[in-house]
Amino acid sequence: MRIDVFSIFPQMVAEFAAQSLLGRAGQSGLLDVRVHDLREHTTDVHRTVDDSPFGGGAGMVLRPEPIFASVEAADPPRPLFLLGPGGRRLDQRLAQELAAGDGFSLLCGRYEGVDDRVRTELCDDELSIGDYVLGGGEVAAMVVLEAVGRLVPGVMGNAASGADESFSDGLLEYPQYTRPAQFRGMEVPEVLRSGDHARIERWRRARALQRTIAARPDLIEARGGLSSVDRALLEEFDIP
Ligand code: JF5
Repeated sequence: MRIDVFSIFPQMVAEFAAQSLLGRAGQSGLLDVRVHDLREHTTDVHRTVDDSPFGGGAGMVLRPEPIFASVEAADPPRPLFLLGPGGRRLDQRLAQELAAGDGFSLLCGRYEGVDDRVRTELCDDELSIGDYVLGGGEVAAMVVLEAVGRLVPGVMGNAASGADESFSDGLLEYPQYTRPAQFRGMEVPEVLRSGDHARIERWRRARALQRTIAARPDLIEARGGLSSVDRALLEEFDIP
């Protein structure tokens, strides 16, 4: 899979890609992340990437020429997404869709915006990581890289990485514990030390349901409510 990122702070994204799990995937040849510096496609001595907005107003707008030139020179994998709060929201389903393909590209916006011809004529779509405004798209690009990269088959060192058990069935994780079994009077649930693996599996499912009902009822709603199997599990472990 190839992912190209276009940015005026390329070292930020490149450093992240090299240091994270994406770096190991890169060494194995599974993931080819290419970061492009928009300043390399400026033509003036000051390497200017922005200019004041037509019509007036505060702030600066990213100029179209370096962005078109950079994208045309790289001939990146499509779709090319503009990162910004106006886009389709990234969620686990979209991350899985992107991880199942051959690649895609990300353009990081900055300042008060990007010349709109970039959005309408160069980019294929827009992508948001949530309803808040960042100073630039770089952090959003890193979120997309991490969410997608860890789903690429083989990246986590096992073939099942793409299944991503926790979120793919729409529930929060069950609680995890490690040694010691007793810590400051707090005990690890007995069932986890019982060796009864079928019961452990049912207990985990029940606790995942309990947590999701309490913290994210919207996720339960999205799965179409509780099934009769779900209700039986909650009852088995005395979860109201
Ligand atoms: C950006 C103009 C892009 O702020 C974001 C963002 C928020 N959610 N997802 C992405 O991107 C940077 C800021 C201003 C365009």
